[in-house]
Amino acid sequence: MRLRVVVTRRIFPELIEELRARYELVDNQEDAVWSAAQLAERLRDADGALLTSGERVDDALLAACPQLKVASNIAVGYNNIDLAACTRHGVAATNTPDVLNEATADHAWALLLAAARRIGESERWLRAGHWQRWTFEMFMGAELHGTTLGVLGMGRIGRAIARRAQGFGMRVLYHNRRRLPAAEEGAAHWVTKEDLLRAVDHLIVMVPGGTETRHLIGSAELALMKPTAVLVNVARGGVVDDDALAAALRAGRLAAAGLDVFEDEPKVHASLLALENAVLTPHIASSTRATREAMAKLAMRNLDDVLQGRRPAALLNPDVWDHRRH
Ligand code: 8YV
Repeated sequence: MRLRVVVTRRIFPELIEELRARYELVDNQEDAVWSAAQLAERLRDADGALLTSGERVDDALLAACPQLKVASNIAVGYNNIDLAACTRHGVAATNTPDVLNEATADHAWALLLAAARRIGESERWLRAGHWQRWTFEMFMGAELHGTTLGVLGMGRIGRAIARRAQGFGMRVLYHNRRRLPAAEEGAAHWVTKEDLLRAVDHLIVMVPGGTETRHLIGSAELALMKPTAVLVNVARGGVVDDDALAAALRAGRLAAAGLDVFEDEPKVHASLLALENAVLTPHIASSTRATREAMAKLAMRNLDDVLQGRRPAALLNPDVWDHRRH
């Protein structure tokens, strides 16, 4: 009997066809929004799921899907997956590390540059027909070259972000729970979180999401930052307190922000939407054709590995392996 696989969102048709050749497939090529109940219903007799960070994999879902052997996330972040619950239910959980490091780092810089140089604000102004005459002091932005960049969360993507700073002649300070070995630090220097917030000219946040990092940047942290600073979040919504950030931006306690992730996606805090000094993108940091393809293919390989009894490289809950569902 062919194994049953569910793909929760639209992905490239040629990859869907590849999967259909191997599995009995339930797809969602119309990209409908499935409720938790609809997701459970479709996964009820599935052996594997290819999903995105928009779908929650928790105890309730796993209990409703007794055949499920693998939850393969097409994302590196996995705060949508309760790993302990997966392990209890014998379900392997996997993610897509590394393949999106460079695209995500590029987007972090795109947001930093756009926010610092007021790209969104000045473009909106130009398109609205306000450009009647050029003035010497028009849309003066923040200097990036030669300043100090802070990276909060120096994992694989954080390091890709830090490497790019060299081209801008920037000094890099970082904070991580653990200091990196010298070989991985590159030209960056570890400092405490408080020192980082105080010292840097601009800050990019790149820590994993979840309860441990919720509101890691709130009003107290924002108050430590320079009022001329730009803050970028390409990590996860909730790592930054959107309400506190909007208040700081509005009051001029922070120069600008570039955000790709939000607390209540796809809803965006109304006060952020109203601010000219916030550059906002809809969670697209890894969205290039090549990277999306690499993510989907890696997630497919993870899924195939588990369903064919091979231990996948990107197994998030290794404890499950010896008592996984068969
Ligand atoms: C994805 C991401 O676009 O990989 C991640 O953790 O946040 C993004 O690359 C999104 O989560 C799709 O699942």
